[in-house]
Amino acid sequence: MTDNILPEQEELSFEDFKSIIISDYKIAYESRQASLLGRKEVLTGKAKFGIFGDGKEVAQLALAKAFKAGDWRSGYYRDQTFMLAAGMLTMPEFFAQLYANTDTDADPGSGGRQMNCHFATRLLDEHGNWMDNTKTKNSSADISPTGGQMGRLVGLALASKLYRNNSELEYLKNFSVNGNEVAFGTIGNASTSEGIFFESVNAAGVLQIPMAISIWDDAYGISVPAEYQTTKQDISEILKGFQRDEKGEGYEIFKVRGWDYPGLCETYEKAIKICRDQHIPVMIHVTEMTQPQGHSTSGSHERYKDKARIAWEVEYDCMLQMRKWMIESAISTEEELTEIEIAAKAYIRDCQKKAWADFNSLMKSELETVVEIIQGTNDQELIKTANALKASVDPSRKDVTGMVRHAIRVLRNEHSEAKQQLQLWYQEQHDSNFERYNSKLFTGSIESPLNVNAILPEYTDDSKIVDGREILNACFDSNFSRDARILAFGEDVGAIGDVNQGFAGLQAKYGKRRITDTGIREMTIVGQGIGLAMRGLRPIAEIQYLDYLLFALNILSDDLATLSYRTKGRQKAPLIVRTRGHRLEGIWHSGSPMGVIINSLRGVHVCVPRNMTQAAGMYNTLLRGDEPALVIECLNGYRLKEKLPSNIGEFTVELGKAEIIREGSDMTIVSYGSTLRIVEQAAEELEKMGINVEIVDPQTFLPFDLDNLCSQSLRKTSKLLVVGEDVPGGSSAFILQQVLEGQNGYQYLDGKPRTLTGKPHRTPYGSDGDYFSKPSVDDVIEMVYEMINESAPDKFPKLF
Ligand SMILES: Cc1ncc(C[n+]2csc(CCOP(=O)(O)OP(=O)(O)O)c2C)c(N)n1
Ligand SMILES: [Mg+2]
Repeated sequence: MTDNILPEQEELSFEDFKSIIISDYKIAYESRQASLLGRKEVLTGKAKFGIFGDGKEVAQLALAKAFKAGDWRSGYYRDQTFMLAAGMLTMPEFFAQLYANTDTDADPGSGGRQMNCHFATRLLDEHGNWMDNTKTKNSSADISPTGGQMGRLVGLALASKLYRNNSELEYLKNFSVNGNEVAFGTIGNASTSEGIFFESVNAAGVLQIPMAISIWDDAYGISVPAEYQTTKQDISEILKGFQRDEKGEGYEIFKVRGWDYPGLCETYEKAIKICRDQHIPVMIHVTEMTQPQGHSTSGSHERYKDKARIAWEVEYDCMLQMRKWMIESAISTEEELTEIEIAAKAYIRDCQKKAWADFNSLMKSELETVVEIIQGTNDQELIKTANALKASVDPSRKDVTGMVRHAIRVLRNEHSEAKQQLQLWYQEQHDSNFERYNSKLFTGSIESPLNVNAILPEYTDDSKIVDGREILNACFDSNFSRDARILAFGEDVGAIGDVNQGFAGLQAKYGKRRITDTGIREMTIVGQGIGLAMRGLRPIAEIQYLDYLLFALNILSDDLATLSYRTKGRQKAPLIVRTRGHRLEGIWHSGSPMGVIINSLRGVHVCVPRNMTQAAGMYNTLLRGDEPALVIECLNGYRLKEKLPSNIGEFTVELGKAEIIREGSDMTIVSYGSTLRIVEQAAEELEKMGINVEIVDPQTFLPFDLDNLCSQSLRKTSKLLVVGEDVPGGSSAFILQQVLEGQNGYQYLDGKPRTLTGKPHRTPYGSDGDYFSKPSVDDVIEMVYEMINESAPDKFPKLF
């Protein structure tokens, strides 16, 4: 528990004051010792890599004082002192993570998955259900890409504003108390050069949200000094235009030195009060920080800092300065502090030893079992290897498992009990290791969209035939009225209800807080969605066109897709990203880079509805589930006519449920999205030519055809053609892998499977550009015909 909270000023006696500061010093000193010892652990080979918070301790004490239960952190790898001071991390946990201990009691934030000093607190219970996040201090899970934490920060802060101002959300007691929660961001000075930093700063200024950014400025980014990073080498100087003034709303900007403990405490108290009470974003630029051990364990900073800088860093080390100030102000004495320091060193050593012993004993017990079995074999070479491993100080799981797999290979011709035992051991470990290293790509709670029951669309005799966009509009309307947590935002989403009118009229009906425009800022549109979703809301973040999803792909891939995995299921962000693409006009409005998306978004459901009714069914499913998803609507489908189901907000499309949309016996064509209409047209002409194709729409890429409908179809047809608009070897390669390898479809083929894709370049503007670059009806017919010709050349003579 933290004991560094300053009580209200008036009740603070000098003795109280002293003891709080001494306790702060102790926490910071322990943190420093952990950094020093942590580095040694890497250099002696017990841990793989180390990055620590030395040189940044004192400011983080001040930050921790301002951080209350219910607040949020979105930060980076330098924050260990804050995490310790706020009581969100313990020293044993710090070391357990350094050793990659997979025991989730030892490393509750990531179960040994994250590199050291990548922090997270648990937001979910072991079943994936939300806990009461107003009672805990919360840290969203760190990611390594510099600045990547900023997008999510916008959403975490915006949630407070929505909770304060939207009384319909009052029932969500686990997520907010009147929007009083501040979202604290931390970022290194050099990382402020990233685009996402500027995008987030601007977004928060526009939104006026309780977001408090701390910039830890040590004048370097690894070896690169500020003169290469920042105009005028001073980030708060150049951001002065964001300061709120008589011209308008903006930020409160503070600048304070990283070794000035009283100055830091005063600044944080003042800044966070404004931020919390008035929902004004604040920025605290903490300068004159140091990095006593250099950037990380990868190399010494002596390679890139000159002697004068190093000498300055030694003198202005924040711990030394705090110590000096404490003695000069009669808060403590040399003797008292020395005593604290000796005790802190011993405490850290103990924590480290215990954490190592815990980790090592797990490995050793696995090793002992295996060695015993191997000693029961007659193979002297194996016994020698096993004994050597037994004698080693720090065997790894890889060493032990590797030895067993090797032994099974060596003993392949034997029928011994020892071999059977090894096989059994390996099987059991295989399952445990899956759980340790490969599980929780999705949270898999009871609310998973995979558990949402299928409900068919219903139609009556007088069901209206409407434009596709009206189907979506009715679907969103129904869901918005059903669930107050749902909100949608993006470019042109508010006033006009998106460029294709899916949300038309809904802002007028549900208000600007729920359906709103944003600036043109794809990374933070997604980040905003992630942060809101982590705080119990159900955002639909819109990316205007699929082609522009690439601007947000970093955040989608690094943050959203990894969230459940990197926390081993203890955090989730049920964000729905809505976009439209595949086929319209021009190089940037006809993209369908599905391979890029599928390969970078494992951990997100990827849906490719062929029409707006299917899209609506998918939204109905996803909005009742709790996992992230991307839905790509067909850009050329909004004005096509569809029948409006009477249960428009209720019917569901199951994820991973493929559909046969045309039955046939001569060939299986697997396609998705906009090309399905092309394939359907081709099928009509092919039928007249005497060829019957079966068309399978997988509907979702992730997950893909869970019932193996594709290979079942192949059993009947023996021929496979995959049609898609992506580049050659893009989404079509994924489909082939899934169907031929995953579903064992290869065994039914009587010839080469084929793919018909877009050209390797983007699609030129105009109908002719499209015709010569993307699969056309003619292309489909000719390719099917060619494949049929190969097996029946007499009946189907060559066309060309
Ligand atoms: C997107 C991205 N680019 C590069 C890196 C490699 N990298 C890790 S830390 C770092 C420097 C960060 O410097 P700064 O933001 O000042 O933080 P500091 O480490 O100095 O506290 C770099 C370039 C990364 N992690 N992510
Ligand atoms: Mg730096």
